[in-house]
Amino acid sequence: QQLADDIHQAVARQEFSLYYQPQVALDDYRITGVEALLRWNHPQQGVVLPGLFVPLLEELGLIVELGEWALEQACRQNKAWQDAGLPPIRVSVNLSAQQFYRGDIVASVRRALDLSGMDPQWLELELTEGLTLNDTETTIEIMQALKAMGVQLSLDDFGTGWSSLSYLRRFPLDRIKIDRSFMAEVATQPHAAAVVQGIFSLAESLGLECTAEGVEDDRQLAFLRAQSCHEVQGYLFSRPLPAEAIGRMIPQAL
Ligand code: G
Ligand code: G
Ligand code: MN
Ligand code: NA
Repeated sequence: QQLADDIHQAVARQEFSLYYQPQVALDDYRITGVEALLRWNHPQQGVVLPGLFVPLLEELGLIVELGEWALEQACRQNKAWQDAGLPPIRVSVNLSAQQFYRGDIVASVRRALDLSGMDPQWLELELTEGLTLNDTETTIEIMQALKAMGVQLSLDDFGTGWSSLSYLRRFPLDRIKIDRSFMAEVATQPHAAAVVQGIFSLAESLGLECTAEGVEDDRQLAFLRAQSCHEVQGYLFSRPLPAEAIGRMIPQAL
């Protein structure tokens, strides 16, 4: 509850920052993208994770404002890496349903691209199935407007919802991100492995890229390397880190 009281001031005092977690290609372990993840540097409690405060921001209606800041900041950071001569990579930004429907997400994305000067091809927006609780036609229209700007769209936490397959067919997606709960079981439980295998081949036949999230050990990695998986993200390669640390990793293979 204290957090809820603090959060208005936190926005005003700019206590939020972005961390970035690398996504690496499975063929050469080079960084192809980073996911931007919000952190709250609370004056008393230290770093607070978004699982705690994103729901609060949503309740208070502050997620649209902070989400716009995150979009702009992520684009500016990625442009700064590119301007510093680093190999260009994607930056992925998470969007919540409120940003998608209450704010003008198309205008926010355009503004972030204009202000940063980053080429749209390097921005990816991560959407979750929560979005689809709303009117499907509206969702598709907004997604098409975003695609028309040249940005990429991914479906996050894939496999945790209940009607994912129909979205894959209807939404103009570039990528799915397989939820990390699958990775926890994939090396030990044949059924989990079979489901993930099925997701990969479905994605491939639909022309979608695939990222496996939550990769923590070599057994999971070995399993993924035997599949048609393109990219992985997880603690095995790197935790989410401040921009400065990520900048040093971008030129290397992890
Ligand atoms: O960073 P983890 O480190 O704890 O992130 C937890 C959750 O918070 C993720 O599911 C992610 O989607 C969400 N999240 C992180 N950053 C953002 C953000 O900038 N905007 C929104 N809407 N959600 C975010
Ligand atoms: O947006 P999304 O729900 O996918 O957010 C990614 C979340 O997953 C972040 O909270 C991030 O810190 C977390 N994460 C990233 N890699 C790993 C991992 O290898 N293991 C676990 N347990 N969590 C991870
Ligand atoms: Mn995500
Ligand atoms: Na996810």
